[in-house]
Amino acid sequence: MPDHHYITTSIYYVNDEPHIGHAHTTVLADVLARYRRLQGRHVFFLTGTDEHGQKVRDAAVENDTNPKTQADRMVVRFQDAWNNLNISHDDFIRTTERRHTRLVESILRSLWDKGDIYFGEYVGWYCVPDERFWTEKDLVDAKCPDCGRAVEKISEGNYFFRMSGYQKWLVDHLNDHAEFIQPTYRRNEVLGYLGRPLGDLCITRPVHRLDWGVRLPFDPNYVTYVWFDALINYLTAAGFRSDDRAFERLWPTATHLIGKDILITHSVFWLTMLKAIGIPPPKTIFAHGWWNVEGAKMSKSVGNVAKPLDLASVFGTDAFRYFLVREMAAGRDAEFSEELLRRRYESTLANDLGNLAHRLVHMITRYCDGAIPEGGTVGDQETELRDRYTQLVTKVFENIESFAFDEALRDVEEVVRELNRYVEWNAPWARFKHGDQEAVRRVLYHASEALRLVSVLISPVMPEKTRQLWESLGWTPSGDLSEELMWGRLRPGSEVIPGHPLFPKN
Ligand code: ME8
Repeated sequence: MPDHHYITTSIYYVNDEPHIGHAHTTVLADVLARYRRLQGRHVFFLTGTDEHGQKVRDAAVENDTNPKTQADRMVVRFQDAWNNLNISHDDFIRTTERRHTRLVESILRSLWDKGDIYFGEYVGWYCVPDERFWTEKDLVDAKCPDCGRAVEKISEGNYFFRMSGYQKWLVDHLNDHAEFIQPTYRRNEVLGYLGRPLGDLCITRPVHRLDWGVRLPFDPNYVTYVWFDALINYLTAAGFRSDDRAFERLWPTATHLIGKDILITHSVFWLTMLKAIGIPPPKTIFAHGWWNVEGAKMSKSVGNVAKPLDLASVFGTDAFRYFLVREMAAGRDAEFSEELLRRRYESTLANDLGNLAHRLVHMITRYCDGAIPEGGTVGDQETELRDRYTQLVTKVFENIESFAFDEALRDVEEVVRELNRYVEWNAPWARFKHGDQEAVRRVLYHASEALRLVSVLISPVMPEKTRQLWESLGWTPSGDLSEELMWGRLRPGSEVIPGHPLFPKN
């Protein structure tokens, strides 16, 4: 039986267009999925949209439409964005789909029957002009955090999930599974949050205040709180209560990729919900850091929300993907600017990688009649190159498994620079002039083979550019790419195809 892997992204609100933050989570998940497929594993990769709740309702009002139309319009923007970014998801879930709302209802019903949901009094602060409820900690100087006006204390009946009952179990689980939250230092944030008594979670809104959500199956006067609804998407798509065999196969392998902003909802709300439902925790939660755009935290009001599509079309999808993966150290925040993207494009991609590929194909065309030469006798340098490469494969996969995507690419870059030095030092152009054809062939074969292997290793990040590179080397991969990670697959005699640089400079 193949080794299964279930990979998910957070699902994004359809109140606005996709931006670089959404693109980051989705590209990381895609890269992880592709690395696992490269190792011959079977992956089920899920992304989607979060379509209920106050934010989407408010956006619909602002756009003078209804929430469903708002969602239908915006979901296309997300799907187009992922298409343009070459995302290889296996499923795209919308929380308004019947397959999902049915499961939310079914779970609410079981938790209600079990006594894990109860009716109680919710006390909060209401902003009358904004028609919004705030909790005590949302308030800014005891005023509405949105409009700054006075708020009224209001209490209303709502349904609660008995989250507090699972606090001890959750703390024990986190203590016993040091690797569960990645990067591991983030676990302390969650344990810190759990240092205080955990309240119960208010999981409804009365329909007279918000009518855009999943209705409670046992009380039609209430809709489900958007987070309680949204988190369940991970179960819907895995086949919970609809395809038991798929669910059993997938769930134990579930890896949730999210931004650090929603770590508490995923580790506290979600794990206690799962425990109440009777499902074991997912395998891993990876929380990545935050993109700051030119120093400022990205927000609509600052007007600096970078649109992934715009930049991907300027620099090319693969270069944009490379930048997103390379520039953020696991879990840390990163700075985004067009200038940084340009620099990465010009130095790493155009100069180091693209130029090497271009030169090799060009030299093979000139000095070897356009066909990959025989490698001939292997010298110390070639043995070293091969050893370096073997170590690199192991390191890259180790880094990917521990979500150190940036380090994986940094190691690859180092090998590409060494490869450039190998070519430079051996100077095939000079050897050709002196008639040392054997050396020319040896160097060009080994450099091309190393470049091919390096490109297989980065193909999950840049699937299109690497495919172009293989074409120019006259190489067609077999169906099983994991086989192609072996040294020596580049066949002498294959015709190279000289063409345009992979990363043209504008
Ligand atoms: O929170 N830097 O949706 P959302 C990095 N629907 N990542 C960022 C980012 C930034 N500046 N801004 C957003 C929601 N993200 C809920 C999630 S999941 C069951 C429900 C990414 O549209 C990051 O993944 O606000 C973050 O977690 C997600 O977008 C939030 O997107």
